[in-house]
Amino acid sequence: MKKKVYFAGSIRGGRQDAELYKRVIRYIQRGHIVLTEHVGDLSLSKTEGMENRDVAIYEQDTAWLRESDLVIAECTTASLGVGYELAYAEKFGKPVHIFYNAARCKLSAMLSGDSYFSIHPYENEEEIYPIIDSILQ
Ligand code: 6K6
Repeated sequence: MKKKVYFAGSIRGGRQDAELYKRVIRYIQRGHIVLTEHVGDLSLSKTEGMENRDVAIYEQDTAWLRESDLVIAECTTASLGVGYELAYAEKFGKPVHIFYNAARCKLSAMLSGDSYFSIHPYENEEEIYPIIDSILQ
């Protein structure tokens, strides 16, 4: 059965991993629904959407979080918004899977210290995809 995946990745926290987000989103979309395809939109810069749409963004994203079956987050680039989304998902009992490149960053203790989260450190992108397969099977 197709699952609804909320993919979380940095936007205003910095777009240096946007191409990675896009590849992971495309991979998930081969068999499942990604509610947040815009996170991998390469035309979206960190200053885009600075106009006064933040209330609408918050309302839409929290509705999608509540609707989702699970959350997959790429946390190598730190993001306040992603951190908020992960805590929100925990509050609503959604399974949360956190990926980060251990060669490039040290994950916040507020994530690695929370046993609710399933945390997947990796060093090469190719390691991500079989883990996603097992999460979504
Ligand atoms: C304009 C066009 C497309 O997107 C925009 C405006 N920005 C956002 N739209 C939708 N979701 C957003 C936007 N900004 C942040 N988010 C949510 O927060 C995403 O679901 C990301 O997972 C997360 C990123 O937070 P920041 O703090 O890095 O921006």
